[in-house]
Amino acid sequence: MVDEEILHLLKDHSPGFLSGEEISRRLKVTRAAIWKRVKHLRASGYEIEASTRTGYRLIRSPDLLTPFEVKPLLRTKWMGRKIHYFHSVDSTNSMAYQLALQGAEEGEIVVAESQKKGRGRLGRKWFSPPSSNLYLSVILRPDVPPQQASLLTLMAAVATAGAIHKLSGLRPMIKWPNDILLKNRKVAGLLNEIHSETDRIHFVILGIGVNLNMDEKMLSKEIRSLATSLKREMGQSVSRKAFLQTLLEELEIWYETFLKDGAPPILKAWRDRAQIHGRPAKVISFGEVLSGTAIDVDNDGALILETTEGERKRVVAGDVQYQLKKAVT
Ligand code: BT5
Repeated sequence: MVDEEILHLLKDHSPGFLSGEEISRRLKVTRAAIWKRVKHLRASGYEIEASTRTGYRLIRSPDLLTPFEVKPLLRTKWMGRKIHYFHSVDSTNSMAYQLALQGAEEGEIVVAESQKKGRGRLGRKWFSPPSSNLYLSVILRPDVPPQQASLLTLMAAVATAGAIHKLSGLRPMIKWPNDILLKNRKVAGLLNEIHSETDRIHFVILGIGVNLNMDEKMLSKEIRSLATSLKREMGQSVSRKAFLQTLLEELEIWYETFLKDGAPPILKAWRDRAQIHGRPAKVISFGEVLSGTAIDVDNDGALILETTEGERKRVVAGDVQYQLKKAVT
């Protein structure tokens, strides 16, 4: 708390100096204690000039996702107004789940600089190095039946792709059900988890991981050829704060659209970005391998596949590999 209070004072006086004496008077702590906190703030990336004569001056703030840094940028009405921030956490989704069980409200978010056990689907891992990407979980409490929960994955995909487009000008592709690709490499992944009874959702955790400033050399060998980051595709770093702010805005807009107008607008936006119709595809679902042509997604977000045997199959969960179209001779 003292750190935040010092930052508030320095920001208010920026670009000028504020004396140690003045800070100590206002916060009712000793000047030695302030010097200790300033050293701590410097270690977390704040550039603070210190002079025995004139005091302290904030020169530059780091690209941290703390409430102190993010809140002044937010333009949302309710999404992300309460931020649970962690330097490191096992998984933001697990943390958000616990918070939701304890009564956390719709729109509260969990962000972390790094995850020790970042999770993908089906027990897979999400590579989560520190201070370069976004690891976000959003708590939602929609009043819709559990069957519609998959639509929230499509909604989150549309919002994430929208935020990437707004910030970079690039055109991301959505790959069913939960990948966002740039030039065929994965730049973001979604893991939505639901807590419900048969006909009522208690809460949904939207888990979103976006590779922002991650360098290729940070990646393990197995995903190096599959993954990318915005920095890699744009040739320059992006502001993580600005990205989070844009993503929260997109999520608020699309979620409100979903609650008001239901599936149609979400499906339309999703189809525009996913372009799956007519693509030869192999789908692995619950250990079964299906080959055929992707047709569409239905109103509950399931993939419709026409198998090579000509049968229409509805796939609710799984992984898709699109195959190259055979040349017509
Ligand atoms: C996903 O699973 O794509 C869901 C990823 C969700 C991550 C977020 S971060 C915030 C929140 N908290 C969590 O603990 N999780 C969520 P899936 O479709 O199963 O893809 C996992 C696969 O993607 C792995 O097996 C790797 O092949 C690949 N992968 C792992 N880390 C990656 C990364 N950082 N970038 C791109 N690909 C990655």
